[in-house]
Amino acid sequence: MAEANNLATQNSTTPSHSPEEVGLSHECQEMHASSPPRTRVEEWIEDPLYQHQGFWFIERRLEAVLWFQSNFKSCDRDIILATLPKSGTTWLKSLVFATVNRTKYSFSDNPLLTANPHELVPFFELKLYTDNQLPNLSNISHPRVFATHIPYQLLPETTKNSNCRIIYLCRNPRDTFISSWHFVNKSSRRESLGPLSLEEAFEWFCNGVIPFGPYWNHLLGYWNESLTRPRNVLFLRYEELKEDIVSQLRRIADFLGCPFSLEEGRQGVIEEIVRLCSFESLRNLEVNKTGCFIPGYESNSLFRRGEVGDWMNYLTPPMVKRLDQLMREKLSDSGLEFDGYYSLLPK
Ligand code: PAP
Repeated sequence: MAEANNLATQNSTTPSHSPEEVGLSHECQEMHASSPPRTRVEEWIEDPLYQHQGFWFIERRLEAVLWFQSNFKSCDRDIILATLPKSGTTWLKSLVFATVNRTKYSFSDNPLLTANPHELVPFFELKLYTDNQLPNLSNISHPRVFATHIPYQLLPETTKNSNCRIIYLCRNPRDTFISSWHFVNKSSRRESLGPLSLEEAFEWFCNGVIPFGPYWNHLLGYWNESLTRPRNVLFLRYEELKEDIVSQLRRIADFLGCPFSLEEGRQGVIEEIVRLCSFESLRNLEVNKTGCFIPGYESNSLFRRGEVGDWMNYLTPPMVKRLDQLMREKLSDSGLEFDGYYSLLPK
């Protein structure tokens, strides 16, 4: 993280505030005080980022992360969907929700038609543990489906030691970066700061300073675990979902222990789920056109283009070269690479 720290120091243009000033609870302040020094950086998005256990967190979300880490108890049947922001979280949530609940709801009265996928599959750190040290999870039916952007390395030990299933969805770094940059600039909180330039955002990304990042360490945590415990951690790629969603949805159902039956295959259940969760279908629902899915972020900002390769419209050749070189360095020896995943042409 040395490079991130350097950049953070150089870019800390506004004075640092104490945890009290940013409104963290007493308990959270104590945790702050007892943890190693963190670097605070400004301006990536609307809020400062804090480094915590080697990863970057939005300051006002840190409390929820700490409460989740200390208090969440996994059940063996739990399903956890993990992503870096802008990797296809909304899509994955809707696919898994529809798959797991396929005998409970018909396609005409599916909750996905009237609720944003983020409402149906709550984030630990952006919803359940926000302002709530001990959320009541007892009324959630099993299998419980949760989501998180928190890196594998920081999940609670009870989760790592349980038999729960984790699905990780990654997206190639070029498109993830471009999607994040657009998203940040659409946030209402960014209005007072003015738009974040592509060049500046790129600098932050390459230095690992993004919410829940660095990008590469986030991927590596889940990737390595998927190799060690393939029955518990499934590693998926956005690009593979785009290329053949039917096969990938079968893979998801198999992994979750609820494979599609021959009869379901004949009835076209898989295709119905794919259709319900498609970009076009979700984007055109009234519930996803209006309102905010979290304060400051409009639901429609979750459905921008939904393609592979939009980076081609923004990144310069030197940027591409630098990012590729960086990925090769950071992911070397891991077996994880992206060559071949960038060039799928937008469909
Ligand atoms: P989050 O992590 O903040 O919840 P997330 O859903 O991962 O956001 O990111 C949104 C991206 O997924 C957008 O990508 P884009 O900016 O490149 O367009 C969005 O378009 C894409 N997306 C959302 N829903 C779908 C879908 N059903 N199918 C494919 N892509 C989708």
